[in-house]
Amino acid sequence: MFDIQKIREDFPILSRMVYNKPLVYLDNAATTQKPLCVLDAMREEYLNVNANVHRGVHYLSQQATDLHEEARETVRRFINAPSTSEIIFTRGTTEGLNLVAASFTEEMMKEGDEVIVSVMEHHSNIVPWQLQAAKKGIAIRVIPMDETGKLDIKEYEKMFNEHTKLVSVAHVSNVLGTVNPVKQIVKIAHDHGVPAMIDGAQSTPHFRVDVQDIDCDFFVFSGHKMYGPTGIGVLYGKEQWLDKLPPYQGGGEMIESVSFEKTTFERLPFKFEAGTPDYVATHGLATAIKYIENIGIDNISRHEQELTEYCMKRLEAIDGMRLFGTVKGKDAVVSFLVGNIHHLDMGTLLDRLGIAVRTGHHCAQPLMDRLGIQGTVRASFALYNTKEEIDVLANGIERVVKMF
Ligand code: C6P
Repeated sequence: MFDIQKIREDFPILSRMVYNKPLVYLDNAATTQKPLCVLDAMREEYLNVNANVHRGVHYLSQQATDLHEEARETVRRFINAPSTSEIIFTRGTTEGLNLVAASFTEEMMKEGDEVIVSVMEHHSNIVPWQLQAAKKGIAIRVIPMDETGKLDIKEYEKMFNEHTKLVSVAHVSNVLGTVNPVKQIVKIAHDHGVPAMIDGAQSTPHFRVDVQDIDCDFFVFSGHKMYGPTGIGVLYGKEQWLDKLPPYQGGGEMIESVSFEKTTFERLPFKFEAGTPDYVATHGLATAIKYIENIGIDNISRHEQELTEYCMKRLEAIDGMRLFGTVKGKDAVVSFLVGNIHHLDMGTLLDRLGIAVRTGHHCAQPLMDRLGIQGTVRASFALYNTKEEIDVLANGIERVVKMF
């Protein structure tokens, strides 16, 4: 059962004070807090197991390798990927997006070819394509959205031509909370013979993701946004694509044999994992996934949906409130501005009340341009947040409004 008080005890940081006020942590889209079990698992591994993986014949190395490869299996199960050879460990969503942008462009794209992204992308799904555009002359096409923050699928369908080589869109917007219809987006891409990548940074922490059901060709996410450690993430890719793509980085782990004349590469997934992986973080991520599974991802979704709806209702009632992203069924993110109060002023004053929110462009400047604003204040939720905390936020905003 979903016992929120018990869950909060798993996260000691939630009971700390800031400025003599109880912390209200509502910056979960940036990063979530970590439960004790994740910290314990990582400490235990460093204390009693630590050794480099895939290399040693000795006991510790084998044990560390087992934990690392078990983590790969846990990730595979979590997103329902067909095979662990399709699970590549990265440093996070950003690295996964860069890997695909670099390797896919190198092998599959030529000058004049096009990648389709959406107007609500995070910079991590824009800048890697711009880097490739500068090198190879590829073009970036952008799916527009309406006022509520819903992508225009009719326009998207019209964007395909013989130059379209890949579609790459966010599953959930980190600013608007819009849950994009990724199954439909992928299907339309496939109907045009084009593969599709989904940025799952803001979906995997909040609801069940099944990469086979979505049928995406690539899917990326970060561990630190789902109660896992920083510096670890995942790229899922269909074997048929990963086999075709060249390695992203060269070094140890990713080779089969090396001579000065010729190098042959390891099989998947190791071909894309150069250097010593963060094997303690992979174990930490697997522990976080098991923590989520224990509570039940559907229970987490339900709880966070309730919080989001409650927050939208409470904030709507505040005079001068402008909410950005009002699509029904939106995910655990609420972005807003009130009257003429600058987002930074609002964020700073809320901070003084112990409320941690994010302010600014949220690494989505093209979306800010589309909205005609410079930034928002953003509250984002995790499984441990409560309605009482949202009351503290709403009352805090009202206090700030009165001050102005
Ligand atoms: N968004 C936020 O506060 P990394 O930094 O690699 O773990 O994730 C990048 C990223 C990619 N796509 C989306 C949709 C994201 O939301 C993020 C990270 C954080 O909104 C930090 S900017």
